[in-house]
Amino acid sequence: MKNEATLVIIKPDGLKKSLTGNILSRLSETKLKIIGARVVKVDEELARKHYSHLQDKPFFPELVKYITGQLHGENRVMALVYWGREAISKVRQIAGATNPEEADPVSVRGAYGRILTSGLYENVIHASSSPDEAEREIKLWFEPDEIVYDLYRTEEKESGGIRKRAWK
Ligand code: IDP
Ligand code: MG
Repeated sequence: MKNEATLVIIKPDGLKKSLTGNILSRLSETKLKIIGARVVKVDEELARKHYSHLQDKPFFPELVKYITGQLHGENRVMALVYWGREAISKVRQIAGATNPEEADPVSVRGAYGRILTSGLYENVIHASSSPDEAEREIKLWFEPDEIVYDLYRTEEKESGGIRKRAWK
């Protein structure tokens, strides 16, 4: 058993439905550690990068609208990094299956997700599904200094006379 990091995003519907506390409580059952947390205003560019693996899917435009908050009048999401043993599978278990109608009813997606008339799965949270995906996503959503542990390699960069750490 190996320590891993994973990215969780409470999507705009989760914030709109006031589920933040509830979701954090559910995730605390895992005994994993939160090592990073941010409330993020998601722009189109971040949305497209985050879901780049789905860009050819028919639901992609709707998915970008969803994560940027255009479906909920709520352009905030909460991004968290969890760390510990089997973090990826433990969090995916609590999140539930991608399709909220097929998800275990006691999972977050099973309890609070729904399918929109457009066909999009509005499923409350995102959770990374592999170590490579977690690394790509964590580097996209967080700067090195926004995470408490040194997860991945970094380098010093200078911009406007200020030196700062960046992902290598
Ligand atoms: P995951 O979130 O369970 O990892 P992905 O395949 O990475 O699933 O898809 C990202 C998001 O796109 C899902 O969480 C869901 O909101 C949406 N989605 C995925 N597949 C479908 C689909 O077949 N129909 C509608 N929406 C989908
Ligand atoms: Mg995924």
